[in-house]
Amino acid sequence: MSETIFDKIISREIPADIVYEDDISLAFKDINPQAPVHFLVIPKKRIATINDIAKEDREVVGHLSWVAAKVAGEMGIAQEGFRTVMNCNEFGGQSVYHIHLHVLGGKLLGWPPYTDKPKNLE
Ligand code: DGP
Repeated sequence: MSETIFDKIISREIPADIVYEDDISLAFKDINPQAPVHFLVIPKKRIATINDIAKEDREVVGHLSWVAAKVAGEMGIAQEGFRTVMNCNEFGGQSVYHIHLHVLGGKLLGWPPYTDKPKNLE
């Protein structure tokens, strides 16, 4: 699979507002926030979509949720609550083909999400 913009963020070729980093993952603020708090948690390992998660990647992918909750707690949104989303392929609204967990919070979020007019159907 080919390199994406997220590889350039991992390697610091392009800047991002990084909120957490360890050997396995990186978390940074979304450039186009959809909530008062919106950051992404990505694995450093390049995995294109949820469909490409291998059995040996399970620990890495689980780690992303642990990071999401840790950073959400540090940002003060964990108690009120937040949402994690991982989009997959075109119908899921995926635009960057390096898996990423969206973490959204800081306001009451609408549910179900598809009642909002999706940008890809405008
Ligand atoms: P998705 O549509 O689920 O693939 O989400 C991709 C997200 O990545 C989208 O919400 C915007 C964000 N994004 C894309 N390019 C950049 C970038 O260069 N920097 C940052 N911080 N976020 C980006």
